[in-house]
Amino acid sequence: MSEISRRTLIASGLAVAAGASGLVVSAKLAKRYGLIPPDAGGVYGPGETLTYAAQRLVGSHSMAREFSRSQISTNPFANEVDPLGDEFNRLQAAGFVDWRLTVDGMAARPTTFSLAEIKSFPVSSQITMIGCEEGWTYIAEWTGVPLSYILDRVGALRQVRYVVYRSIQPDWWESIDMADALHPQTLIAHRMNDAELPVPFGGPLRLRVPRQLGYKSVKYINHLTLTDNLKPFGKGTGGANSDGGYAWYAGI
Ligand SMILES: Nc1nc2c(c(=O)[nH]1)N[C@H]1C(S)=C(S)[C@@H](COP(=O)(O)O)O[C@H]1N2
Ligand SMILES: [Mo]
Repeated sequence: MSEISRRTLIASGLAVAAGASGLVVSAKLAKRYGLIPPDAGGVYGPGETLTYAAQRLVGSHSMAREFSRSQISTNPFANEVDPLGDEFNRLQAAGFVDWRLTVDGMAARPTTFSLAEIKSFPVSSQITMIGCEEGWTYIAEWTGVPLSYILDRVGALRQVRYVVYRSIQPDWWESIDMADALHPQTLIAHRMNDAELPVPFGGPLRLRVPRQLGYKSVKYINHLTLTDNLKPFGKGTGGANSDGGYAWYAGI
């Protein structure tokens, strides 16, 4: 069977199963075809599994919607963050010259980059919407280094399945699979609306993942780990938010 007709078949099978016999059947079907999010001991509900399976069947190259310049929000809402702490304040006072992004784990060349190095790499820009699970959204232009460029640069090993990204805020970390990590719209953003990324919006560095909800776009990132297993991190669900009961896969 050709790849396309196989996909069509699975996709319609999932849809029929979801409609006719309930989500549990479609979750079983998804599992059979390897379309389940990383397992965390059964905490993923069938609804999340179906979203993940449907997204991955549609293909990893589907793009988040991009907007025109005139649609950029004039008053973007920066979600309030907990106090950033002495270390952050010290780095900020020095203009972030000592900010570092460490990349380790399954890489041929684990590297710690300075902010200046990150800013010297090729950039990509996108005008996309960010949405919080609490209901508000805004549209902005983000500019930054595609995460795929960094993965290439450090020689990510073939076995890597997830990128875990951490923030200077110990309680803020998340992970994505390779479909999102290598996606052209996934950026290590350092500019917003044609200016340096402001601190309330995650400056100096923020991971921007426009195909997922806002909580996956972690601000103040300083550490990436390439791995094939999410279990050793936190409670093992793949992120601070999923450890707290939210969906690991927050595709939109
Ligand atoms: N480090 C860090 N990253 C974070 C958060 C945070 O509190 N700390 N909040 C998250 C949540 S819940 C959302 S919805 C978005 C909000 O993005 P914004 O501040 O640009 O509106 O950032 C996400 N990234
Ligand atoms: Mo959020």
